[in-house]
Amino acid sequence: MERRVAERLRGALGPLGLEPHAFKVGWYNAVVQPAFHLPYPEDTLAFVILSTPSMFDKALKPFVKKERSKIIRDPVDQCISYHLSRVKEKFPDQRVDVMFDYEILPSRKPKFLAQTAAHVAGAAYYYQRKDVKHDPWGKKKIYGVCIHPKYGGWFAIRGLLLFPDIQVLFLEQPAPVDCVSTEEKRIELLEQFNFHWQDGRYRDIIEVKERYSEEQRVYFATPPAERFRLLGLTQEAQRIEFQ
Ligand code: B12
Repeated sequence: MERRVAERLRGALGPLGLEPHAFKVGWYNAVVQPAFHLPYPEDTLAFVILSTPSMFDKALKPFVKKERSKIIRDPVDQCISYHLSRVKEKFPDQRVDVMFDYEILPSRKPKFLAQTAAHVAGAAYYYQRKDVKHDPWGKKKIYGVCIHPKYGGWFAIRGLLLFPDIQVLFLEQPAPVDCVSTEEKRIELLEQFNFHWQDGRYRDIIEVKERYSEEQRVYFATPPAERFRLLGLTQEAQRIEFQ
């Protein structure tokens, strides 16, 4: 069952530069505090969805071209939400719940912790402060970061697909690839992610197979309000205004 769902998801999402990784809700709930638990039985089948560097060309650009008049909020968020909702249609006999990385609960906590989900699914190792033995940071708050074996830090964790009707008893948990294995490299990674994330160097902490293009880097480095202009969306808006 799990295999068939996974294959169908890979078929639908792969060509868009999106990567689904299966996990059981129980794996996730076992490590996070109760306040972050996903409200499903522990054998429930779920997938964490990553966007890889090619998402920009394979999904975002065509989406913007086709749906430009309908884009009213963040184009990437809207594009991902469009495609994950369409994937639901591929499973008409099943309930499929979708959660997005940017969704917040009334308690103001994120609906799910993307990095923990990626780690427990074996998609990308989540390096946290506690993965460093002798840390030099004292009282400073240090955020953790996931590194993907192929894309380093050049990816994002976009959402979860949950299948409440599918309980999986025998799913084997794959360990994420520990690609930043030395103490020194882990310290360097966490320092770059926390204190110099704007320069993006943390993303190249390992040798990567593929990274964001110059165009995509400029896009994400641009303040959200100006991204429309880069995608050629404001001209359209002006035309409508002046009609
Ligand atoms: C809020 C938020 C922020 C806040 C606060 C960050 C934080 N980590 O708290 C701010 C605004 C500072 C921020 C900044 C950035 N962010 Co941010 N942010 C988030 C967001 C929405 C929620 C994170 C959160 O609230 N965590 C809560 C804390 C408590 O979680 P935690 O520390 O992981 O603790 C849990 C784990 O330790 C777990 N746990 C316990 N034991 C164990 C053991 C194991 C083995 C495991 C796996 C887990 C585990 O249990 C704890 C909870 O009980 C996520 C998306 C999401 N929905 O998850 C993106 C996210 C973390 N951000 C991301 C990024 C890229 C950034 C920025 C670079 C900006 C950007 N968007 O480009 C900067 C970099 C940080 C910096 N230097 O400032 C990416 C990280 C990708 C990656 N490769 O890891 C995410 C995942 C978004 C995404 N869609 O990909 N962010």
